[in-house]
Amino acid sequence: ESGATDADAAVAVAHPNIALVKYWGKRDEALFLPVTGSLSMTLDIYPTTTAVRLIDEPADVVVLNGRPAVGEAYTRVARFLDLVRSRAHRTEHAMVVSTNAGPTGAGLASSASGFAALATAAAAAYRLDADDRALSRLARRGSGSASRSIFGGFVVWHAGDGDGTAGDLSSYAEPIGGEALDPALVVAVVDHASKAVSSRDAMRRTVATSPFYRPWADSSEIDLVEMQKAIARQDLPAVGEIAERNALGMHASMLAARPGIRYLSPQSIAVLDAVLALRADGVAAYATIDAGPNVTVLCARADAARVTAALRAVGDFVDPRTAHLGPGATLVPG
Ligand code: 2P0
Repeated sequence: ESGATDADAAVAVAHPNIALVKYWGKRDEALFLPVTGSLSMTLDIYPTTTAVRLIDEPADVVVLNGRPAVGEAYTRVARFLDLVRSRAHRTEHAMVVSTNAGPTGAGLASSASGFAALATAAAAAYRLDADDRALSRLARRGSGSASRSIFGGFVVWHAGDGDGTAGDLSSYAEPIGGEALDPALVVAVVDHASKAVSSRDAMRRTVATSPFYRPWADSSEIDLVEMQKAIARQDLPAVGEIAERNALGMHASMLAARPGIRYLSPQSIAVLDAVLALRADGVAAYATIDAGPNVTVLCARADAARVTAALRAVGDFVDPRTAHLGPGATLVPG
């Protein structure tokens, strides 16, 4: 036997998510408590598959996309396993083998699918008694956005109340329904390279130095309420408008950090222009951008082919992929 049913070994799959109301800024760095709540769509493309097996070795072994992880990438995984071990009252080290089908570190939420899959597989391998809410809180400690990838469909990650244990217990993600909206997300990959400034460092600098951070966070709380209403009434133009303004506001807040942080490239701007042109032509298409140059375009399923053609026409550098609502993290039966 092998896989999830095996003693001390498990394999999990998780998908990335794209936030329509962004997470940008922590109120507690150690516990990964966010300043604001956020809302995302889990995707059905670019899965991460992660195997965790307990080993009789003096240290954890981590293999990411076929290569031994070193430096910060290794430390993040080993620290996360320390947390799982302390909760499970176990001491064994683990071998972690993770493969990511999408571009890693290019602002396409690879850390979200990565830590959602790792939390799910590690909890099973170490026999940690954790329901989905506990897994979401656990995944949050690896990467904030990973808390949302535990669940499929539209997901809200609650900022939670207070600090310390109260904050930790109340800051989790949960699905909110609304699948009837069933939009397409055309992911316009313009650059596969890893970003120069990590989102972790960028959000820290934005919170600490940007005069526009607090206004964005305040407006984002309003966006979160409005977004949930728009999803509930299946109002795609409203969902798109809120998502676009929230993302542009997040980028404005980081552009105003000291020194400023700019993830948008000339290619990103060209795609944003194409989205405006689509809207001028009557197509309900709306852009969102994470901590990287790639632009994601929200539209109706029926318009995805037209949006894809318009993005391809921007230039050969645009490589669009279409995603829909995808599933939450799952264990792979052994
Ligand atoms: C999001 N992003 O809501 C936002 C929008 C990027 C832009 O969550 O420090 O990798 O590990 O909690 O989750 C990316 O930040 O940061 C992110 P950490 P994470 O999707």
